[in-house]
Amino acid sequence: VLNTGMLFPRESSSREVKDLSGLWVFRADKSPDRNQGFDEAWYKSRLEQTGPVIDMPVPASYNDITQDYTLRDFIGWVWYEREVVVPTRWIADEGTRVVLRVGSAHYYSVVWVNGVKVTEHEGGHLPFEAEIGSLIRKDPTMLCRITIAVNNTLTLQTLPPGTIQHMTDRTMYPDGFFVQNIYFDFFNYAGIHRPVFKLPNYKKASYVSHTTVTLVDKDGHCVVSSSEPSGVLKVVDVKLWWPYLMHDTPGYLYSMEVRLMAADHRRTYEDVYTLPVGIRRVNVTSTQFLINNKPFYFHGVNKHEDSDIRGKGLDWPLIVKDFNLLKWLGANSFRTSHYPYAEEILQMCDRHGIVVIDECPGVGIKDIRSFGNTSLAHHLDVMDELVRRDKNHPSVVMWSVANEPASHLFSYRTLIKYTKALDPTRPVTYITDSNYARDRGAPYVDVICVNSYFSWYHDPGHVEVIPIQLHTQFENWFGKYEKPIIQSEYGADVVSGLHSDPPMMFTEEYQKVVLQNYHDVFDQKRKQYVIGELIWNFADFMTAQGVTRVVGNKKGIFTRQRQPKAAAFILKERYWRLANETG
Ligand code: BDP
Repeated sequence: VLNTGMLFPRESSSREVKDLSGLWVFRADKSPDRNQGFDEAWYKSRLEQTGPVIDMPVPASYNDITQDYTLRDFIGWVWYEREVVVPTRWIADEGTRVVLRVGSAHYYSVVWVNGVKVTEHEGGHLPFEAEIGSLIRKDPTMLCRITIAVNNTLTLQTLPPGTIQHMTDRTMYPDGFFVQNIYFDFFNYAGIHRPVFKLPNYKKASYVSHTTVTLVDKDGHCVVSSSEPSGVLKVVDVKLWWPYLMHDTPGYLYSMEVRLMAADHRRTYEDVYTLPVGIRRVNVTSTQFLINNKPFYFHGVNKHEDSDIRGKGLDWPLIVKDFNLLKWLGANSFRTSHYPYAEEILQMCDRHGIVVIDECPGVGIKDIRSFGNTSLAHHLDVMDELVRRDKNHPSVVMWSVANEPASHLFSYRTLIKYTKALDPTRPVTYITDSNYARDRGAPYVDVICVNSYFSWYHDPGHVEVIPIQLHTQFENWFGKYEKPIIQSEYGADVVSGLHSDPPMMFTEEYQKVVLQNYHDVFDQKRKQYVIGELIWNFADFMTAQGVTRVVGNKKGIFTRQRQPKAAAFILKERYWRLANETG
């Protein structure tokens, strides 16, 4: 469990964590080729010595922090820098590892310490780290200047993919004009999105003399313990992890404490790391999703990491507010549409018993060129990183390898099989908006997840088509595959405060009737093989500018400021009713 993942930074009797959140120094490289920073080696000295700098908060997207639209829409390298004081005790002992860990930075990052490159990482939603102790020790002043360059450019090989289009007609566009095309529906927020930590950490040992693994219950009692270097812990009278609403004590977590005695040529020392763990089982039959052998019905939401000013930056008040809203709604689950969310959020789900479908950033894969070997290899790497990061969360019950890929062109067989091999304990799916007859991936998934927008993108304004079209959708998929189905998206845009009766598109009344029509069909089918419904979306969110988006996507049942629209009350009543009927 512990030796292949990248552990979340936790303090213990042997470990310290220094949070580097706060103000960093910042500059966007607006040179025509966006490469001035590398040409002039900005990482070699303090950033303010090579040009003007501004304050930039971390964690946060940089896009909405200033009044400068060129920074909001910036594509290319931006540079962050922070100087940190290192306590002498961290580096006094040669054996101590000092690790720099970035929770996530979008999209491609290069990290230097005191001008020396320590790591680079591709991918915007997963953590990366580097050992920096020896570099700090080399500097007589014990200075630790951290420079992080982040590039948000998306290409056909990135995840999610995009393309850069240069407009060369000088009668139409200014010199150097280019656009970033994307094929997904959320703003390509960028920057250092999750906390950066520095940790003096487990020491480098020449040999490990002793390991103890102890499972401790909530009352602090040792339940089982082992000194074997590997093996299985058997728990008698187990207290299972349950989703909330299904059990009186949902989200039950044990603490798994690992103590390691290690020695180098000089002395022996102890390293301690404690991981919260939950014990539960997930199974899928042809008509049911079982948690601890009980049928589970997903009544939940799709979310985004998105809010005013901070964009995709991790924000504790927002996280806690969202959990309070989920509970107010009676939502028992969500999907991390369309990328892995912060580990801090999954930890909350573990504790609160909120069930998660964990999605990778495979969104907007529409172009056949994004199915090539390079792209697939990167997609496999991302699944690897994701499973390693999240496999110990009991709240995560299923992996989603993609959202709405061109699944009539490509089956994702390799990707799904690879993910199953990485984690044989969880079902795997991807989300389809394809037609059941043309889709090629459904034979390989455990659960069929379907998005549909009847009366919105199809037959706009005609809610009366929903019952027949939704019925047909379900019967077709189940008839062909005999697998359980989740309605993984449905919904309608509403500009909060717009009203009309009879209902018209974009009004609060229209979103209500769309939901009610969908719900009637869910109620017929959920007793058969429909195992869940996830509304699109929990809250309004920012998108690229376009003629179908009025300052963002408005399909939230809450506004971006987390205030309810009329449909939120429909859903609240329904979810609490479902909670009483199905858990
Ligand atoms: C779905 C996409 C989602 C969009 C939604 C919409 O999966 O990302 O935001 O449509 O258009 O197809 O609102």
